[in-house]
Amino acid sequence: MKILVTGFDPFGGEATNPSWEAVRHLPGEIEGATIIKVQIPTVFGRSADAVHAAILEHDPDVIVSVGQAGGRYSVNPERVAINVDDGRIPDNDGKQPIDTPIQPDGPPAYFSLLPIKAMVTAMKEAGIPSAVSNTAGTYVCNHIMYQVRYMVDREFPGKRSGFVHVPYLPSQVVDKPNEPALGLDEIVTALTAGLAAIVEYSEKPDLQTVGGALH
Ligand code: PCA
Repeated sequence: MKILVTGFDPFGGEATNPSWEAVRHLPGEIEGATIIKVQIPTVFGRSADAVHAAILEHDPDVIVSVGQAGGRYSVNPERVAINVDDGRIPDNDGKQPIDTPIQPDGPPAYFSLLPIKAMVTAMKEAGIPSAVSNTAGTYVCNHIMYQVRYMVDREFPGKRSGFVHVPYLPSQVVDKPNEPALGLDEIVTALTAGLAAIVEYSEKPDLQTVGGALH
């Protein structure tokens, strides 16, 4: 099995992006699966072009996109991506789409094709805070989760895709009082456990653990 894992470049004035820092420190192989790591730009549109090119180049079985979610406390496999771009800040090319459909002919939303409950369970067993998230936002991370899933539907049947959000690194919160952070080693441990769960559950249904949200 081959798993393509992507991380984003820094955005919003940050010096680093924990998603790429963690992805580039992943082992090259997890539970027999080859891990391919690619950095993509925090840009609407171009981020999807970069993943599309990487899928054509590497022909992965699974595509896992990883992004920073500043302010979150745990590592979050995302359940759903919605068909809208609504930038709260401009992307790294200065574009800020507002209330714009990502794909006018696409469905309103796509669910993750990853075993998100098994991933959360594996991350927690590895000692790292983790929970399912029910919104990936409306910025570039939701965009890439939606776009890759749309590509899978239209062009790459049989492949599976999904998204994981990770908290800030400690170095990013030294001047942000009360913002949570997770160390690089912990984020790498969580992602490694999540990727191992993807391999383990490739032929079986996801775990049915309690992991919903009241609001
Ligand atoms: N996080 C942003 C985009 C890039 C990233 O790492 C987001 O959550 O949309």
